[in-house]
Amino acid sequence: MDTLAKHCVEVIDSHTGGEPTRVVIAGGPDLGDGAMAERLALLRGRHDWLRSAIINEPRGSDVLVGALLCEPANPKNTGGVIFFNNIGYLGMCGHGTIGLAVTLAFLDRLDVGAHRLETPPGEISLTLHDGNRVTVGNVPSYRHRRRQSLRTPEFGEVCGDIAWGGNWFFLVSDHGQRLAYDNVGKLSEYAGVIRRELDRQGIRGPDGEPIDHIELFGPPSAGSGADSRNFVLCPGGAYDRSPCGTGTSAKVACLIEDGELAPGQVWRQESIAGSIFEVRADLRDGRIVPEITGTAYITGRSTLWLDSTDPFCYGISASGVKR
Ligand code: PYC
Repeated sequence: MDTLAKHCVEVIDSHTGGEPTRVVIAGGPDLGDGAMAERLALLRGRHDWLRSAIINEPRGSDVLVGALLCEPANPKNTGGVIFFNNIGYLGMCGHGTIGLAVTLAFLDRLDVGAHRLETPPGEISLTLHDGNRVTVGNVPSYRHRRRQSLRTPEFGEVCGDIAWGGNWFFLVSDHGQRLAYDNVGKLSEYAGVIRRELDRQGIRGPDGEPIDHIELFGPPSAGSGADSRNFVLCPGGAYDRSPCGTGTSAKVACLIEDGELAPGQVWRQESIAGSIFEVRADLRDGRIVPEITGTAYITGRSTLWLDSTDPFCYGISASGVKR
């Protein structure tokens, strides 16, 4: 992994429905001009210092999602993006794409209207409605397994669907847990046990991918106008304050496959923090393509200073100080 003696990274912070996004607008490594999946491999393999330094403490926190803004491989597209968190890299990220669009609007680099963006799992669309409201046309989403049963030592048998919405999710409706903001500690513990057991029992995606996001569903809060409330445990142990764009895409794919939601019909998903995404999906060539609408706000603009003589320059992480 390369490092630099002294280095500045320019970032813009925002939150989407309470979930923060930190967009790197300058100071990232040169990843060439290949497809985003190739650039992600380079970032992960050779320049992981960037993720670790800007997301982990002492500059960041476990809740932050990072987004490296890239030049697009195809000049017709508006840009490219690679998302990451406190332990690694994400496929797509719904709240992060909304945060990125609002960041670009804040910088006067994005006009109201339709745009295309490159991500590691594929091209997506985004529509900027005004300075804060954005619709993201996600990657095609689908269910891999219906009613997968899982035995857990702590909570007995749990049953859930395994679905893709740009990341892998285990979706559980029948859990007996109280879905409330003052219960996030217990919810994190419950969802953490599910993720540990999925991994331990080798229950994975079709190509062996870990099912690293756990999503619990319950009734919406009174007066919210939502169809459901969720709790989403992210791979690094933090929970999503937003309704999770990729998680709601996975949910909508399951609902459509079960005939409980029609293509084009809006699903209003409330988060554990009370924010709402509206998601509707079209059928294109037999594939379910969700559109996520949400709102983001800018919270800060900073120059991060990386001094390699600082023992915590590359962040505090479970695997020690990264160099
Ligand atoms: O909105 O897709 C999302 C997301 C994934 C992880 C955190 N947020």
